[in-house]
Amino acid sequence: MAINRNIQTLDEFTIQQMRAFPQATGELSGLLRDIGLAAKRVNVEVNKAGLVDILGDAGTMNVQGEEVKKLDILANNEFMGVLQHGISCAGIGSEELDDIVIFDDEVSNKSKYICMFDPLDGSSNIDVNVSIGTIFSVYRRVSELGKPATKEDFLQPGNKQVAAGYIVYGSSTMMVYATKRGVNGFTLDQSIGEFSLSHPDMKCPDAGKVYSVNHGNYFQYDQKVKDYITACQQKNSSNGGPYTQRYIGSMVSDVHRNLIKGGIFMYPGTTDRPKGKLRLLYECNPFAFIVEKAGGKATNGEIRILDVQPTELHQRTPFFIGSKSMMEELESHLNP
Ligand code: AHM
Repeated sequence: MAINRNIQTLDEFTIQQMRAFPQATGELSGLLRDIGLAAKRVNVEVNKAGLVDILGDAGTMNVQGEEVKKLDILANNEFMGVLQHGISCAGIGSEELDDIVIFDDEVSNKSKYICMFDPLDGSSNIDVNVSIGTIFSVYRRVSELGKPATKEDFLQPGNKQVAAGYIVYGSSTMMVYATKRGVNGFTLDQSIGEFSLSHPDMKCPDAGKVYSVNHGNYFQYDQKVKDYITACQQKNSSNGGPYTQRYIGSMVSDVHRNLIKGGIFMYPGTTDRPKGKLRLLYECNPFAFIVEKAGGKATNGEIRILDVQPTELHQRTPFFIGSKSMMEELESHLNP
């Protein structure tokens, strides 16, 4: 079989991108390659789920009071380990850890970037073989280079992200990442063990047919959100409705589908949880950055997610994200 040499691997692509900027130091490319390596290792473990004893709960709760799964811990250690041993990251924040971890050594203190990640999003789906994912975002430090990173480096608004991405461990495993230059998707080619560029320059369709929301919470939503959901279900020639409802309960998969096919994903506040469930820093900001770079929009129902100034590492926020025209229709209900 002929090998298609036109398909670039993740490493080839990031190096190519770097060449376009003679002043680039290669730190960001190195960091993305490190993340790709951790993703391949986690992918191997996710694929073994069921065969070895990594299913189920680890018997502990995370800082949010949620059950921690064994694979959550494994994924967290892989991403943290690879970034700590690399030379491009001064510290990390993880959804699984109470506090940030600063890599206080000579090389790391000189690194320009810090990284935040949700090592395994949708982990309640692990035990039932539904797609799960990893989400990450990269910020340039605001603290002084040469010294250890500080909390201020992590509490920057999402509009300061340098790069963000996700890995979906699905029917095939994909890594998608965005920088200011656009969004590109790489599918893991198992035969060579490399992520290979399969979705260059991804764009989110301006409109779509899918809305994703947890209908079980319907009676706890604000009336304006309920009205929008009703509009999604009505026959409406101006917006192409009724829409189809799809909710995997694994945000990486739900938003990945909507990014490719068009659609809207919502996790609104409820009467029980006015701030919703999703975390601003580990889940919402990276996806908002990716989807905006692909032409879509993301808000907390009031303002652009990327403009929210974080005050806490683990803060939650209501979240609405998707195709531009669908988001504008939503906004006309939320802020008439
Ligand atoms: P998790 O990381 O604890 O699994 O929680 C995050 C997930 C998201 O991927 C998903 O969109 C959401 O929780 C689903 O929550 P719910 O079951 O309340 O609809």
